[in-house]
Amino acid sequence: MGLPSGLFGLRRPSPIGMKGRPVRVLTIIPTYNERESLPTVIARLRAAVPDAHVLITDDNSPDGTGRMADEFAAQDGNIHVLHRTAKEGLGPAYLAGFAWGLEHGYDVLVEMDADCSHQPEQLPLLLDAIEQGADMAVGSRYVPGGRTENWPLQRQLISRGGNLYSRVLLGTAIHDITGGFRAYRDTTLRALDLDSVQSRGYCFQIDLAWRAEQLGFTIVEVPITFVEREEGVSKMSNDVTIEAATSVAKWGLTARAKTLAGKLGIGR
Ligand SMILES: Nc1nc2c(ncn2[C@@H]2O[C@H](COP(=O)(O)OP(=O)(O)OP(=O)(O)O)[C@@H](O)[C@H]2O)c(=O)[nH]1
Ligand SMILES: [Mg+2]
Repeated sequence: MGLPSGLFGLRRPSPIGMKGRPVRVLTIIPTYNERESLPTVIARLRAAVPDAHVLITDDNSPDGTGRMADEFAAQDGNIHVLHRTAKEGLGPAYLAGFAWGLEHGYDVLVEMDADCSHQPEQLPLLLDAIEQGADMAVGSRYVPGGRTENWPLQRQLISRGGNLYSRVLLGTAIHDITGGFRAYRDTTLRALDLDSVQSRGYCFQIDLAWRAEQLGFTIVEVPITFVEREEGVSKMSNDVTIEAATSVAKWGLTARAKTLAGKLGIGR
């Protein structure tokens, strides 16, 4: 996997933020019909970062992923489950997970897919970046050392295109703003005005990173290897792509209008 040696040996939790107690990490995994992938991702995650807690946010998956998650939670005190009533998209599932995590006093909240595209063994890299001072760490396919494995060309083009589109319209400095393997300090999430987030699909990732960037938080991109899912089916849809394209255009235009208004002295 090409990870620097020594990282796996680190004991978590570590003293992020000098809180005078061990740091509590919560990895949130949204699931919809992930029965085939869930056992593997949980086993790998628990082995890679044993002290981190896990929250599975399931949208009442018809394939019984929620029941399977309950069985894991019954056997392992570090695993928790949030059952939601219907499929509402990635955004609302993460928002519910963040609300639960912040309410329960976690210091670092992690986003990770259930299908092992985000490799649990690389989570220590994100946690290291936070420990070294980042307010938010983004697992990045598009910085030196980052890459994708077995990803179909069409998906690569959509992903590259989405990042280029966001770069042009938002002027973001983040190379992989659509990526969903991330760690946030609790203080970062609390500042993002999560109650006003309306994004449902993958533009949720752009939305949160853009908010953090605009607020001047330190965002560190960590190179990761993104691996195409081996089990289960994709939840990618045209609706999700259209939502992202229109939202990013709206955010970009709003930001530019504000800058222009500022230059012209309008609204002072
Ligand atoms: N709770 C919840 N989870 C979702 C929903 N849509 C997607 N997910 C989860 O979000 C994560 C990312 O979805 P994927 O289907 O893997 O999306 P993707 O990585 O773009 O697609 P693939 O390349 O096919 O893997 C997975 O863990 C999904 O189970 C949803 O509506 N609700
Ligand atoms: Mg996936």
